[in-house]
Amino acid sequence: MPLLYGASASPFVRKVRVVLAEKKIPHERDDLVPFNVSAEYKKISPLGKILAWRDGDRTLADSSIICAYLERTHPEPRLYPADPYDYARALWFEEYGDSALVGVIGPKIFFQKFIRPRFFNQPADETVIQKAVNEELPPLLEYLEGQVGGGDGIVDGRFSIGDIGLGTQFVNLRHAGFGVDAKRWPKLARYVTALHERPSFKTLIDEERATFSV
Ligand SMILES: N[C@@H](CCC(=O)N[C@@H](CS)C(=O)NCC(=O)O)C(=O)O
Repeated sequence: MPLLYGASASPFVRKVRVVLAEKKIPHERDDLVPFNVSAEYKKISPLGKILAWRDGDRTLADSSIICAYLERTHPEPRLYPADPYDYARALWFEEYGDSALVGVIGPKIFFQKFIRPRFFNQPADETVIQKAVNEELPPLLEYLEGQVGGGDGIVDGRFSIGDIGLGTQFVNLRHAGFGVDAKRWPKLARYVTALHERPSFKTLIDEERATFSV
């Protein structure tokens, strides 16, 4: 049975878990946290980050690489659009989640609200949180508000890896006690709500809520 390393508090781990759920791929999990990882783990994740994937003697690191690999090993349901431009757009939204959104939601909101008190016994830095929520996140959401259309996904109305990459970041925002203001960004708020209602996301959110939310 393949093995996924990494605790679901990580949006990257959750991204892969949603792909595994959508494709119904049997696997086991090791809830590894990214602090003081072993030399053994660094052999499969050389940067010491979570997450990693092991299937027999084949190992991979990085969520985007693992998701792309799973699409090749388990093509159904398709999570990467066939059309070249749509494919590239889906990758763009995945990257937008993996770089822009995580850069604000990860260290400045979720880390402050949840990881600092829980793992480092330190209070959250409210100044950092307020700046992130009031100044740094809004332009990122504004862009997405202009991109969201109808249907099940942000690219051509079809659910794809782009939605998974975005949706997973909004789960961390939600666990930290924040959401998308529906008055300011109505289309985006509806989109995120619908994404999180998908069984693949909802099952994980429900499972995580007890452990990871504030
Ligand atoms: N690009 C990587 C990013 C993984 C990542 O940054 N993981 C974080 C946890 S959310 C981590 O392990 N941080 C610890 C570190 O950077 O040492 C991926 O997509 O898997």
